[in-house]
Amino acid sequence: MSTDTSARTEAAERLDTAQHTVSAVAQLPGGLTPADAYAIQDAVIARRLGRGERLVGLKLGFTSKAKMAQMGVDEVIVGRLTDAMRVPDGGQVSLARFIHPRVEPEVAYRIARDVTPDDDELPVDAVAPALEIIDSRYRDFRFSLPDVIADNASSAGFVIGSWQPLGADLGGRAVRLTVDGTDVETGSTDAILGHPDRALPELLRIARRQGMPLLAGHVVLAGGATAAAPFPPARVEVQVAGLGGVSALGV
Ligand code: OOG
Ligand code: MG
Repeated sequence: MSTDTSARTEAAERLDTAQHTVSAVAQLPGGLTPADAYAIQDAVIARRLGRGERLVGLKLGFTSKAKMAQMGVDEVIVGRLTDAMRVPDGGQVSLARFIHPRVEPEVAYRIARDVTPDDDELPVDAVAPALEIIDSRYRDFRFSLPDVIADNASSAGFVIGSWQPLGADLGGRAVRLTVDGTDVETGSTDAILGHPDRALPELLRIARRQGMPLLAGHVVLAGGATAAAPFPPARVEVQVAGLGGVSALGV
C-alpha cells in the first residue's frame, strides 16, 4: 500500500465504517510502517471526534507477554479512548455494538495535570482497577502490528472502578477475571512490563513521538495483565488485590 494521504484516508474510512456498522473487514495491504499506521489511527480518531466524541484517555497494548503471545505481536502500542467507549462500573453493555468482543483485566492511572514538554515523568494522581473491552475490526481477530495500530489498538470500551490515591506499591498484586463468578484468567500486575508503573514512561515516550496530548484527568490503561477472554452475555468482573473490583454486564 502506498502511504499517500488518500490511501490513509481510505484505510481509516474502512476501519471506522467496520466499527460503526459492526462488520469485520480484511487486514490492510502489507508494507505499512508503524508511522503509517499511527497516521491512519489519527484519521480514525478524527472521524470519531467529527461525530462529536471527546478524547478521555489513552491505552497501552501488548505490555504483557500473555497478550503478545496470544496475538503474535511483540511491541508496545498506544490507542485512544473516547467518551463513547466509557461504560459505568456495574453497567450493562449491549454486545450487539461489537463484532467479536473480548475483555481484559487492567490497571488504570489518572493523569494529574496537562503534560508539558518539560515533564520527564508522566504525572499521575490516582489508580483504579479496570476492565477493557477490545474488539478488533479485522476478520477473525487477526492482524499484523501495523494493522492493529491503525485500528486504534482494538479499543472498543472500558470500565473504571473506584479511583484511589497513589501510594502503595502496585507491583505483584493478584489479578482475576471472572465470568458469572467463575475464574477465566488469573495473573499478577507484574505481568505488565514487570511492574504496571513501567507503562507510564512507555506511554510518555510513544505519545510524545506521535504528538498525542496527555491531559489532566485523562485515563491511562496500562495493558492487559492476562490474555483476553471472550465477552459473553454475562457479568464480567475484574479484581485487583488491594484495589477492589470493577464489572460490566454483557447483554
Ligand atoms: C490489541 C489490544 C491489546 C492490551 O491490553 O494488550 C491490549 C488486541 O489484542 O487486539 O489492549
Ligand atoms: Mg488492553
